[in-house]
Amino acid sequence: MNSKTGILILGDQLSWHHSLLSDADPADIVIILAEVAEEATYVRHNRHKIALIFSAMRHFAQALEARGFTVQYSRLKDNVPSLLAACEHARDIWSLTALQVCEPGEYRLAAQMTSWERALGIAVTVHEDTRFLSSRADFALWAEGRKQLRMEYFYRDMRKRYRLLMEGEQPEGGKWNYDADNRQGWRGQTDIPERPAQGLDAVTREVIDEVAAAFPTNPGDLSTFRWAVTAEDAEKELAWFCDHALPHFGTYQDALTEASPWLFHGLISMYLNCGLLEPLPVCERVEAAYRRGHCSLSAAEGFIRQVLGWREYVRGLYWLKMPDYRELNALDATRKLPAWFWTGETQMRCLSRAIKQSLDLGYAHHIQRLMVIGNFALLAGLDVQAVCDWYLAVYLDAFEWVELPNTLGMALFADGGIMASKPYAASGKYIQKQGDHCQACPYDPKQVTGDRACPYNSLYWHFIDRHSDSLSQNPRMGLIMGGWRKRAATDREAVVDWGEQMLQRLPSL
Ligand code: DLZ
Ligand code: SF4
Repeated sequence: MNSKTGILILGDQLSWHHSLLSDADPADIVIILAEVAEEATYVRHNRHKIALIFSAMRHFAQALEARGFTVQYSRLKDNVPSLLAACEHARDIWSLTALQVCEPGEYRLAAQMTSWERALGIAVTVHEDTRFLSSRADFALWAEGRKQLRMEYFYRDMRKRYRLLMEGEQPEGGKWNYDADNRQGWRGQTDIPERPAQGLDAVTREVIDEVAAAFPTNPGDLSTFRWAVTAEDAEKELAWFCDHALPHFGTYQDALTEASPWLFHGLISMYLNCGLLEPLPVCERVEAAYRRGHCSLSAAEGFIRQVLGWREYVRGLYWLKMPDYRELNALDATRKLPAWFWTGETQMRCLSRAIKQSLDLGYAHHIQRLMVIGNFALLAGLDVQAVCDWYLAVYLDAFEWVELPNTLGMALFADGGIMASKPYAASGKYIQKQGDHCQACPYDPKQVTGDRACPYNSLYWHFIDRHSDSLSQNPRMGLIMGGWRKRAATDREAVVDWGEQMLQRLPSL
């Protein structure tokens, strides 16, 4: 047998643009794809996430074989415990003389890989992941010497670099950012289009049965599984979004409603994150929709900002700041997560809906994640690592490179302001303004104290009060801190006392 090289492809690297596949000769290599307990259990992943990854892996393996590649595939029931064990197994079967891997998206796995060469006794090369629009080196260069690493400036550079929504050297329409037009609350203004789900083929149905049996207590209602598992079907989802939801995406990007879990959102983050879609063509397609008059500039810009700006920015920041970033806890938040984070059984309607949806579907949109669940965790001072692990577990699209900065930095302000210029803290008034949850809630968003008072309100002021020393240093908090200090001491005390009671009653709220 000729000497062969193994290429390990991870469950979130299922792309023909994978840096090791683009000019690989199938004759010389063996592709290793492995469903392994270690990756499936390092947090209590949502069953939607495990099923999507396993089904997409199996479909990708079929596509590789159809193009003449040899694939060494292990299924979960083969009991190969780890990715390293899968590589050892493949080395022995195929007499591999070398292993190549594309860098993983999580520090945890990247750290493990540094000892693989010794463990395997063959050369191991880790290559750059070229599926991102800003490499780790690009981002480090951008960050060098800057006092603040604000996304907005990074995003502008990326717009110029990729010439998206540009008029010569100027931003399309004269402004870089149309966020101010993207904040309407939901009052049933228009019809929400019925979103077709992907049909399930035999491969996906088999995976769903296996995942249900192997992970009986993980979150995720698999009877609602609706996700694409191939690049072709992910492309169809993107096309549906552009045709039917994009025109309203910008306006209602921050809206909250009981009418639909999806509203006008793209639902493509998972496909981007596991390799079924590529970020640049996605942005180009949305820009083309704007150019032909199908959607407004604010819709196209709002969408492109998420993919070209936020997504690349959080990934750059993650690699720049890890491993220390994961340990940060600037606000000393250590309170235990209430048990209802795993059931959604709280009377707070907005939270109950957002948590149940996250657990059952593996999905919630960014305002549910940031301003309903994240905001509550921030105000209540919930344990940072526990909250981050929760986000990593429940969301379909969560890999640590994207989850950690968004949760620890943006939602919980635990990095002390590396990402956000001020905490995303808000009272019940914001949630009321953004949607229709409060109408169905036993609590009243207008009351601050008393049994019917919305807990977000007193917790908001409790948060402001207990962090007043550090928040007073923040120029963007000046108005709020000044207003709070001007209130009568007895008034402040009553609100903070009620907030304290809410914290004590957290498990039963
Ligand atoms: C998330 C995940 C799961 C649930 N299972 C697997 C698996 O069995 N095999 C695999 O190769 N990848 C899996 N993944 C994705 C990896 O966890 C992901 O590649 C790393 O976390 C790096 O981002
Ligand atoms: Fe949420 Fe408060 Fe409104 Fe209830 S009243 S839905 S807890 S914001």
